[in-house]
Amino acid sequence: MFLSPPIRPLIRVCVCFTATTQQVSNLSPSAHFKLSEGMADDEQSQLTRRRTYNVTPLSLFGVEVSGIDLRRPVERETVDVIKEDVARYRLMVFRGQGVISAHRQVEISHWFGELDCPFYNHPASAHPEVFRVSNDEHEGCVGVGRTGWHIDGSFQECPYSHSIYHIISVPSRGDTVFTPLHEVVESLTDEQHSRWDRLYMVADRRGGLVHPLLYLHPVTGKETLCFHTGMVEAFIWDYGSPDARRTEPGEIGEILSDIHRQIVRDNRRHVYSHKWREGDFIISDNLAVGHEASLDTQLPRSQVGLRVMHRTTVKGTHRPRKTQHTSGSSR
Ligand SMILES: O=C(O)CCC(=O)C(=O)O
Ligand SMILES: [Fe+2]
Repeated sequence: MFLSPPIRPLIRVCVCFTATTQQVSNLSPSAHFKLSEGMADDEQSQLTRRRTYNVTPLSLFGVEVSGIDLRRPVERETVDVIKEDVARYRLMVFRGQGVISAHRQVEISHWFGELDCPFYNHPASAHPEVFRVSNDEHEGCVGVGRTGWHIDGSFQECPYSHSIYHIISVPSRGDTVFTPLHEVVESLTDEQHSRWDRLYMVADRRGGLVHPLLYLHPVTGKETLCFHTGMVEAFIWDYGSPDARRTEPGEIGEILSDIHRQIVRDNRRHVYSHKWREGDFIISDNLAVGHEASLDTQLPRSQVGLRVMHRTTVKGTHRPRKTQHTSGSSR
């Protein structure tokens, strides 16, 4: 998969990682995946040689990264490896990064593409491209990510490709919870899968864009979800076919609860709850990972201390589609 540069862009769009949820679910939570998942041995050793930092698996999916200081300039080759690792592991938690300035966070985010400016930004935000989230309305936007499980930018024609989070002030409580979307899809029964496959989400803003709920990730080709359980106007069954039908108001709630239940089922086996530590910096593949701010993120500053997070989002380049994107560069 990690071939010499001239052919890499073409190959990348059809990369497929091979581990199935079956393999994943038979393992204990701490062994949910191997770092070499889906890699041939020579590919694995080549990547290990090129990697100048350490990765260790998190409990469910994603990796914890050490041995790199993102505040300092990062070699082009290492940037490439980080981009490949984000595509492979979906969530990279860089520990011990101190405080990364808003300007530097924007620079790092640009490794992945153009950024989207938040359409409302808080006066305390240190950069127009940095969305400042807080539990204190004087410090940042409150209530962010609390309307339900989602990906960022589901209402855009091309949802954001990456979301990048850096904690600036860590409260004693206030996790962000993440879920690996491919595994959620794989946990559906055949009957549920056929139902979800017929559903298209109508966003509640930007002219009510319509996206398939189930589609193929533009880079990995794995089935994933385009969704927001709190920002949906309706669903359309069989959109684009002569039998297309818009949901009745009562049906929308049922579908959203179904999505929510699927994510948290089996005692939240598909949920990774991230406890923020000082210096944490997370890069996530927003198309492969759902997330939500836990209830505790809204606890008052007087009780848990100040919570401030800087978030940047990278503009998407692909409209969610049911068939694999086959040409052009993936990002
Ligand atoms: O505050 C959090 O933990 C996450 C909020 C969120 O959903 C976001 O910033 O996209
Ligand atoms: Fe979010």
